Amino acid sequence: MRRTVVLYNPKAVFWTMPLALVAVGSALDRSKYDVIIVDGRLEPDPIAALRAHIDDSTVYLGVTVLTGAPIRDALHVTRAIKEARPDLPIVWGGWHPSLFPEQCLAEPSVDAVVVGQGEDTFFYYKPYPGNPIADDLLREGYVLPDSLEAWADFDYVGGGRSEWVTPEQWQRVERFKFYQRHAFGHTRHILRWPLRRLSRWRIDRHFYTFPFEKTIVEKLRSAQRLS
Ligand code: B12
Repeated sequence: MRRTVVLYNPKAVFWTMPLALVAVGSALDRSKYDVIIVDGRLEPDPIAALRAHIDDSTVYLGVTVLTGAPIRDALHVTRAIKEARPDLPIVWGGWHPSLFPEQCLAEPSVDAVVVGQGEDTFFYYKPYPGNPIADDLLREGYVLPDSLEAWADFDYVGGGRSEWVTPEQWQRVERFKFYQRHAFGHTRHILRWPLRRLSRWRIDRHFYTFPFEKTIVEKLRSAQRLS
């Protein structure tokens, strides 16, 4: 089933393109998501327009909020949609929630707040649900988190504590992270070229056993900076 993400641009006194929503909407995978932008400045009845677009395929409603007059309309619309669809997550993003995230989260109809630029956050939120990896895992019997709070705590790797990843897989990921940073990071040490070449060789072949150069590097530099 294709899913939709509905984005709302509140009423404002300015008539520019809703660039923030165009930016975050463009970050979503168009083969899986239809992105609908409802512009409160153009709709005679924005709540009716939103309700017409929101159905069972809607994953969440995103609202962009600038400080000032747009907050009033953002609040009004958010509350009305929450009342009509209590199960639909409503996410606020933009300059105002980025500056005052706690204040915005204190509003009961706002489920989540995105701080800063939204593309990456949407990118990471996007896989759930609908991403092929998540679908494969579901088929294999893994249980996906069922609330936004649980997703916020969710981590595939989980520092080795997650039931999703075996201790061996976790160790492999950790080694990959170490060598990846070492192979592509910047260091001025005299040994950097031979060690870098070795690290790249390991990454190319997924060969992380006998990690003697890891020991050398950790002895030369503080472990904190390298892993
Ligand atoms: C273009 C612009 C304008 C334009 C258009 C504004 C508009 N409403 O579209 C005009 C000239 C009209 C304007 C007017 C004003 N502006 Co102005 N403007 C800008 C400017 C230069 C760029 C904004 C932009 O389009 N960026 C590009 C888009 C892609 O980025 P973005 O909006 O930041 O969105 C990203 C994130 O915020 C986040 N995001 C945003 N919304 C959402 C929603 C969701 C769901 C998610 C997940 C993420 C998300 O993801 C986006 C992509 O990365 C910014 C400064 C800046 N460098 O950003 C100031 C800025 C936004 N403006 C500001 C101000 C103060 C004003 C005015 C009040 C000025 C005045 N005194 O009249 C007015 C009123 C605006 C209003 N309330 O409607 C402040 C906002 C401060 C605040 N606390 O909100 C800024 C930050 C400038 C500043 N440093 O003071 N502005």
